Amino acid sequence: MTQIELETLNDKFALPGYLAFRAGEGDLPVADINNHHASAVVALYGGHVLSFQPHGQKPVLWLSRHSRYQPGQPIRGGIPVCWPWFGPHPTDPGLPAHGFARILLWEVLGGEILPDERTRLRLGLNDSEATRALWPHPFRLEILITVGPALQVDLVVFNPGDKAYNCTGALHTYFNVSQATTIQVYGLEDAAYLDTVDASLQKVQAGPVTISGETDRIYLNTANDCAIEDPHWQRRIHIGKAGSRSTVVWNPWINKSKRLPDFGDEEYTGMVCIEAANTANDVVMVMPAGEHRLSTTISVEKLQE
Ligand code: TA6
Repeated sequence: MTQIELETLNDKFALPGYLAFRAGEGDLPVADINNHHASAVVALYGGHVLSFQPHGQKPVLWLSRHSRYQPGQPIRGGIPVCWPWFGPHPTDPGLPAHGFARILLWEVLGGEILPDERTRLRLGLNDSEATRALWPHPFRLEILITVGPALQVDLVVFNPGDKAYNCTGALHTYFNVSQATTIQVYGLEDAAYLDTVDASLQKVQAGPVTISGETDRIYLNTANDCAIEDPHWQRRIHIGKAGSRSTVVWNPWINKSKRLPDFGDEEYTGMVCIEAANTANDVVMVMPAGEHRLSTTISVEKLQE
């Protein structure tokens, strides 16, 4: 994005002291959001929240030091927007994994200051010749990113066409943790899940989720909120969700990290993904003139010493 385009964005949408636009890594345009609660950075490329940091807390989202910031490549970390399909395309492996929303430039629709200084940025992505070549449906996507004591991300898909269609997706959130092997993830106890690293066998979660190897699980039929307890950093990350009945938990561990060019070999120790998803048997049908909202709400609580 040129300097003039950035200046135009700031002329139209900047909120002095709360919202401003600049060139980020890879010269990709980003929005800086600040208020008395927290700060956040959002890449317009991919509609991608890169960081969220409540004042006095460590960063809540994890971002790889090896991430690429170039058109056509997804950013590794933060909250990738996986849409209109989750994972590999169901029939055509040549199509981008996790859909195209995270590798396209979104437009700024607006910014506003809400009561108590919460700050909201709205981005949009509409169907185009390029998207229709990948997925033959009309859509209007909006992502609403609200920064306050919590971070709330709402992904709203609107179907302006005259035919219903199905889609899957996720807000594929990467969380920053002290040590993946010491955290516990609550909220999925007794839930059935597909174990993607074990022939997608269906299993049942016993107790909190812990990480001791490559972990890639799709929890089924659950609308539950989750929480990551991080004993070393003495904090609990609360992860609420709406519009989702599947939750994905992922840590690539050693070998998969080594196979990923944008993931440092040792970085797996400092992250876990807990994703508000619509995948597996949780497929979304969007009716003509209908919409679907997928949301995740993230906040941090200090644990007592
Ligand atoms: O988080 C679940 C998952 O589908 C994993 O299987 C892994 O592929 C991960 O997403 C990351 O996918 P990406 O295309 O971003 O490398």
